[in-house]
Amino acid sequence: MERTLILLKPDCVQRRLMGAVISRFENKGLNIIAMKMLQVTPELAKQHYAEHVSKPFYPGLEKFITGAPVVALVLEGLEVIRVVRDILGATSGLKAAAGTIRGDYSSSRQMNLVHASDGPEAAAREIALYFQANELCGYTPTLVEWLKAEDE
Ligand code: FUP
Repeated sequence: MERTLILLKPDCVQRRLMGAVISRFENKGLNIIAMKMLQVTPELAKQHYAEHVSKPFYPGLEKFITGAPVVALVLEGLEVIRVVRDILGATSGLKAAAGTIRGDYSSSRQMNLVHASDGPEAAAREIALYFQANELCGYTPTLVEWLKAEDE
């Protein structure tokens, strides 16, 4: 099992799309094992987007990500890091394929609704940024035997 850090970004919260996005993850059979709403501070933004801090677009990105609350989630599932990025689509909503979350709901590169970790190291780092270890509530879903075969 893998874990990934998801942020429902300020545009997702403001546009009342939280339920629609979370439903996509639930419908896929992924397990939500942590979730909370919070306000991202400039300090947290710089930690989260450490690789982008020196880029020209960073000031606008920080203003956006700190501009309204976000919802942070940890999702658990088989190959969940790749699976969720496929569900989100390409970074820009203009380029994302129809049927993906960004392809269906976003027409922007910055306001692309959802963040998802891009690899195992990023996932571990980002989960630790947003959650204490005791806030992760791993559990076995009761419908597990109807989600996949025992040997998958
Ligand atoms: P992703 O992995 O899909 O979140 O995308 P990136 O790591 O490439 O970019 C991080 C965030 O910066 C994205 F949400 C989009 C934003 N961004 C801009 O706002 N402008 C740019 O020119 C590039 C990225």
